[in-house]
Order: sequence, then C-alpha cells, then structure tokens
Amino acid sequence: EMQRSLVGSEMCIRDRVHMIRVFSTHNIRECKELTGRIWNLRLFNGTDDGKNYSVFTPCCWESIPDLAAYRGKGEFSTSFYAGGNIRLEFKGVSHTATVYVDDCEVVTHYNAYTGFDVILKGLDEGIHTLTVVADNSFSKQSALHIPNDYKSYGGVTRPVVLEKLNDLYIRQMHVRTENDGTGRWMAHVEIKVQNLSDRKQAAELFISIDKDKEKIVGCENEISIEAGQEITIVRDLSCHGVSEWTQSSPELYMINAELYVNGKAEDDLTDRFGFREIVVEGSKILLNGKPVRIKGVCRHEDHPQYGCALPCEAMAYDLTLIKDLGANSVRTTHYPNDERFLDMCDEMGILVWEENHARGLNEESMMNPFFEPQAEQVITEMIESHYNHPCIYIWGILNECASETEYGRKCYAAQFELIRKMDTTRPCSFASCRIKNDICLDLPDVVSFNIYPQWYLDIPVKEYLDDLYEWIQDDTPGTGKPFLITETGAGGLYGYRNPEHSKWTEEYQAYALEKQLTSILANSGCMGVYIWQFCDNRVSEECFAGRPRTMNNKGIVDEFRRHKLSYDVVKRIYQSDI
Ligand code: ADA
Repeated sequence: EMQRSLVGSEMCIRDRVHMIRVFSTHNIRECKELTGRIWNLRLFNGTDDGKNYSVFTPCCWESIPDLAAYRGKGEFSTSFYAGGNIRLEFKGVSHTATVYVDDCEVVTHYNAYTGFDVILKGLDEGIHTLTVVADNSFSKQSALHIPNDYKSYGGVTRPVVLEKLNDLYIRQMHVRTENDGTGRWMAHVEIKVQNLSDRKQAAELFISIDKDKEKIVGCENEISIEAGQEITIVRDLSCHGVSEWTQSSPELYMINAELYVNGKAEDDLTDRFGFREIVVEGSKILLNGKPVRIKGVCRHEDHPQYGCALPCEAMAYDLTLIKDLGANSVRTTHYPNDERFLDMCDEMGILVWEENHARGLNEESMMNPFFEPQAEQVITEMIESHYNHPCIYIWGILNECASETEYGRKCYAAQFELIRKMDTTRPCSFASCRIKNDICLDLPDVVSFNIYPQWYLDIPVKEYLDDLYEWIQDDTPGTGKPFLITETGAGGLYGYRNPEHSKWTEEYQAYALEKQLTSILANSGCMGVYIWQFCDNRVSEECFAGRPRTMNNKGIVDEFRRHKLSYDVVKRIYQSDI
C-alpha cells in the first residue's frame, strides 16, 4: 500500500516538493521529486560508448572531472513507481532534451532555461524507467545556444517532478492584481482546467486567496468540460484589507484552486503572488505609485562546482551578498532563471528584470530560420510559467542583438508583440549596445543601454553618458521613455594587483566601477543601473580573446564568490542615498 503512493515514506523525512519551489504547490495532487538523488549518466560520444557515472541530479556533467570539457550527448536515467495518468515536469534540461519512458520517446524540448512537461495517460502500475538524453552540442538547429560569453552546460540541470493526475487537471493559474485607485485591490484570476478523460465531466472549482492560512476571499464555481477539452475560468475577486507587495515589505499571498468531482478531491494547484502594479509614467516606472530606482546586478547562473545547476543554498547565498551590497534588483542575463531563485526574490523584495534567452546575435544569426521560433517559444514558456512572480517588473529580450538592422527590427517587433499579447501588466525592454545607430527605440517601453566607458573605451563616463542621453532624447523615438543602464563594469582578476593599477587589476576595476556608478546614478534622466556583473562566469572556449582564464572576469565577486576590491566600493555607493 505504501508503495502505491507516489509520495511514499520519504515525505515524512523531507518535504521534497520544497526542492521544486520554496513552498508546496499541491495538497491534493500527489507529487514526488525524481531529482535530489543519484541518477545514472551514460555517455555516447562515439569513443566513450557505455561509460557510466553515478551522478547526483540535477547537475551539469561538467562537474564530473572526466567530463569537464565534454560537449555532446549524455543519457540520464532513473526509475519510478507509478500507474494511471502521470505528468512529468522538467524544470530545465541543457540544452536539448529527448525524454523516454520505458524506452519509448515521449517528449523533446529545446533550450536549457525553461521547463516543459508531458502527460502519459493510463500508464501500467509498476516500476518504469525514465531516460533523459541531454545534448549540449552546437549546430545550426540551435539558434540560441551558441558559443558565447557564458557556457552552455550539459545535463538535467533543474529538478524533475512526477505527478499523479486524475481525470481533471488544473494546468495553469494566472493572477493579475489591480488597484482601483482608492486602495482597493482586485485579483483577476484565470484558471485553465483540462479533462484528460474521454467523457464529459462536471466538477466544483473552489478558488481562494489566503495569507498565513487566513482566508481573505474565495468563490465556488460549477464547471463542466467536454471529453479531452480544456476550459478557461476567469474570476475577479475583490480583496479587502490586503497589504501591498513593496521592496521594503514584500507581502505575499497564496492562491489555491481546488477541484472536486461528486464531493471527492480531484486536483489542486497553489501559487503565490503579491498585490502590486507596475506602470510606466513618463520617464519613470512606478511600483504601486512610487518611482523605481534600480541599483542592480546582472547575474549568470554559474558556479565552479555546480555549473548552471546551482542548488538552492548557493542561490540563496548569492542573494545574501546581493542584499549585503545594498542592491535592489537582479537582471537574469541572458535567460530565464531557476524558479526557486525568483521565489526567493519575491520573498526578499528584489526586483527582477527577467530576460529571454539570446545574447549578442548579429543579423546573420538572427536570420537562422530556427532563431525566431525558438526565441518565441522561450518567451511563451517564460511568461506562462513566471507570470505570477511579483518580483518580475520587466521582461527583457534580445540582449545586444541586431537592433541596428531592418531584419533585426522585425524580430524585436514580433517578440514585443508576443509579450504584450501574453502580459499587459509589465513593461518590456531590451539591452542595446547600438550606440547612436539603434533603430528600434520606438518599440520598447523602457530604453536600455549597456555601456563600458573606462573599460572598452577610454572616455570619461559623464561625457559618454550625456552624449548618449542627448542623442536618445533629441534624435530618437526613445525620447521621454524611462532610461536605464543595463550593464556597466570592468574586468578585474581576483588577487591581481599592481602599483600602477593597470587594467585587469582589482584596483582598476574598483576605480572604474566607482566612476561608472557615481556618474550614472548622478544623471537625473536615468532610472538606475545594473553592474556587469555579480560573479565571474565561465565562457565558451571559442570566446577566449579578451577573456583571460576562459572566464568573464567582470564579477565584483569571483566564481567562488570571493570579494574583489570593487565589492566594498559598490557596497558603499549602493548603500548611500545617491
Ligand atoms: C556585453 C554582454 C555581456 C558581456 C559583456 C562584456 O555587453 O551583454 O554578456 O559579454 O558585454 O563582458 O563585455
């Protein structure tokens, strides 16, 4: 009997669902994390056929010394006990996944940084094998993962969850909050329910919002769904006496949807949200009516031991340092992040610029026929899955791509259109490096530039910034929009110091950042700045030029999170009132 339950006895020792999100998302639906334990990894790269490794998963195979430089395919496998309707959810496989259950291919997915799932109906009860072939090789078919200034690792890099479903299944729940201007809040709830069975079914759907188990509001709905169909239920719940989500007081609420069929529990889904509105007004972004001032860091998901598969504790440590710096925002360069990181940002009041996956693509790379569909798929998956996070205040796309070309412009326009169709509650932007030749500044809600005076260009920061700002205001349709510096920084090798404070020393990096941050934050037309970057990260071999150690060394902490001299400089500036 014990074995029949997916949850099993492990649940008593550790609530494993907490490894997927930082709170439980189901009470009724049975779930079990399949990761958080040892899987088998077998390589097949032609020469190494059949070599097996026991690896704690999630992981990047680069963490295994033998495989530190391996690029190709790796077959991850484990087994699970289940029967009936099963849903497998993969939070991230890098970068292409082909999934098999009992040797039968069930789903494929491209791109490391968004999740995907598969539902298997009527699985025989018993032990089944799950095999995930991860592939991190570069090819024309991979338009987003290319040799780049960060590494495309290989592996099952984020958690995998097994869920047992009944006939009716709550596929998605989005909450949008709106203030009527008098302090009263409305929660607009949109829930998608699927009928997996081959007959029409009726059910009761209970929706409720609570805080610390205390109910705020709720409603009951009679629903009926045709065989094999999905319906969308939309409800507006007015919420009295709730507290707003702000950066200093990030109050969070739970929303629960529960389905009952003939009085019997069928399915449920819980998520978290905050009461807050983001509005662009003139050259400002307002969070619940107050202008947002960004003191931020760009961050890669990268760590010498874990690659991109950081465990929760390592993510939390990064956030501890980010808070210590006095920073209030993170830009998820250059891809959607692990959802547990976003969960923690929700709790800590850290604003997030969440970015679609794409960095530094020129026109030719954007013309790859695989590019636009792949980029649009990541946007769709990112917004669908992260819609409820109050910390996300802006969607970013296409970092430093070909926004100076007509073809590039078409892609920017198409992607902004897609975002606005999916989410009307957040502004969108892109980080440009096309100084004085960007032709896309009419498209975003916020005009953003990456600038490197004092590093790539020996020009005083103020002069450079004033010149850029004037050009935007005088000669472009970006005039009057909020203006943000999405990157600035300098390289500094940890431990490298010399008396002349030359470039690459810790001293020079600290000097450059001081100049950059003080000039940018003193510019009243600019709503804030993101430092490039939080920590040093590994880059592809192909990017070795200008990248000593095959690392991007512009972190204010190195890859082990050891503080460079610049750390205290940034901390002093970010903690001041500037
Ligand atoms: C770019 C880019 C970053 C990084 C940075 C640098 O602007 O967006 O990914 O490569 O420059 O270090 O030069």
